[in-house]
Order: sequence, then C-alpha cells, then structure tokens
Amino acid sequence: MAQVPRRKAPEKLWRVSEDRRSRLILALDLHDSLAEKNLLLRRCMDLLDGLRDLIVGVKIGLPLSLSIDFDGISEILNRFREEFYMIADFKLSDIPEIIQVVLEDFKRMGFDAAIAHLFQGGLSEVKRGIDLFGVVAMSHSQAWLFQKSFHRLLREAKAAGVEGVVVGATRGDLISEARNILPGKVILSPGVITQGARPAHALRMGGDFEIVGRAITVAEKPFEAARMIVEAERNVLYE
Ligand code: NUP
Repeated sequence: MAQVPRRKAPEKLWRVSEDRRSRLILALDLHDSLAEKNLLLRRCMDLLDGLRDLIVGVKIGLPLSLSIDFDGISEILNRFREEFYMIADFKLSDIPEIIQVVLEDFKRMGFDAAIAHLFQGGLSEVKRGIDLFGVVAMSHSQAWLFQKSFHRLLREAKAAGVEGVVVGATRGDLISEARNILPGKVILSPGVITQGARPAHALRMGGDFEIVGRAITVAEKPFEAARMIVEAERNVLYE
C-alpha cells in the first residue's frame, strides 16, 4: 500500500517528491578550484539535466561555491529553481543578525532552504523567508560531541521552529528517535553509500529524504546510480 507522507511542509519539497516518487536530494559537491569555471558549470548543468526525473532537490555548499563562485551558483539556481528544491548547505553558526542577512541573500539568489547549526542558539530570533534545517546528528564517526548533545539539539530545533533536521543516515537509531520526538519535522539524512549507509535505510528508520553526493557525482553512470537509490526508496515507500 502506498505510504502517504505525514508531513506536508515544506510544501515545495513534498510536492516535487510526490510528483517524482523520489526522496533523493543530490549533494552537488563537484569541485576543482583550478578547473575552468565554465567547464565545471557545464558539468553541473549536464548532471542536473540528466537527473531531472529522479532527484527532488539539490544541496550546494562550499566545495562547488569555491570552484565556480557565487555567480556560477546563481546560474544554476536560475536554471533549475523551478524544478528542484534548492538547499544552501553552509552550516551557518553565527549570531542571529548575521544569519538573517545571509538567509536574505540566499533567498534573493533563489534558494528554497538553508542548513544551519543549532548549538550557537538564537535561531528563533531570525526572521526568514526560506526554510531552515538544523543539524542534530552528523554522519561521520568522529561526531561524538553531537551524539552527546543529541537530545538538547532536538529541543533547540523545536524551540527554533525549523522546518526540519539533519540526522546522518549512518545513525539509524538517532533517526528513529528524532522521528518520535519531532513527528512534524522533515528529517534529511546524508551519508548514503560512500559513508556507509545503505540506500533507503534512513527511510526505513523514519527519515524523509536521503542526501547523496559522491555515489552519484563520481559514478561512471550517474543516472544509473541515482536510479538504483530511488528504486530502493520506492521499495520502502510503496511496498
Ligand atoms: O552530517 C552530515 N554529513 C554530511 O555528509 C551533514 C552534512 N551536511 N553532510 C553533507 O552531505 C556533506 O557536506 C556532503 O555535502 C553530503 C554527503 O556527501 P557524500 O558523502 O554522499 O558524498
């Protein structure tokens, strides 16, 4: 029986997801600061063109921004913002006033959402016109300070009123806990394949979206790699 998503916000994220029957967000971490910027930009455009039926969103962070500059990022946003949910992953962790001006610029550029840290506090003070996701559990094995602070970060996420949280796909038990404690929030999970989590495992544990970078971006056949992940997701969602 088809599983109906419980959470309807953010509206664009769920709408695109339901249209494509996918929970896959691409981490567009192509980087080579010495390469010709236009060549790298073209590679990004070609990759996104090829994946348009499979991915729901695109996550952009420092690796690509340092390689093609913010002008290049703006070109990507202008071309694909209607089709994909665009997430700025600069893991903001600053005073509320600075986070606010940065989010205003992200919005102007065409981003739908940003990822921020929660531990610095103050996010509830930030007036914002885009969605926000707070990091509560990172995917890498050395993130022990996060693990120790997990429940406090979940409380901070609730108080901050963020739309969702980031919980590593490598931390299935924490995904389930976050799901129980924050039933209304979207859970994004990075760490699939290259960092060790099996495709769709995060969804089985109660997560909503998987963020995948290198397993697709450096694959010989990115479309096939993405299709394999989306098929695993569909088996969980529509079994
Ligand atoms: O805990 C986190 N783990 C993580 O890998 C939080 C993140 N935001 N990420 C990001 O997800 C990381 O910066 C990268 O862009 C992506 C995972 O990429 P990959 O391991 O699939 O290549």
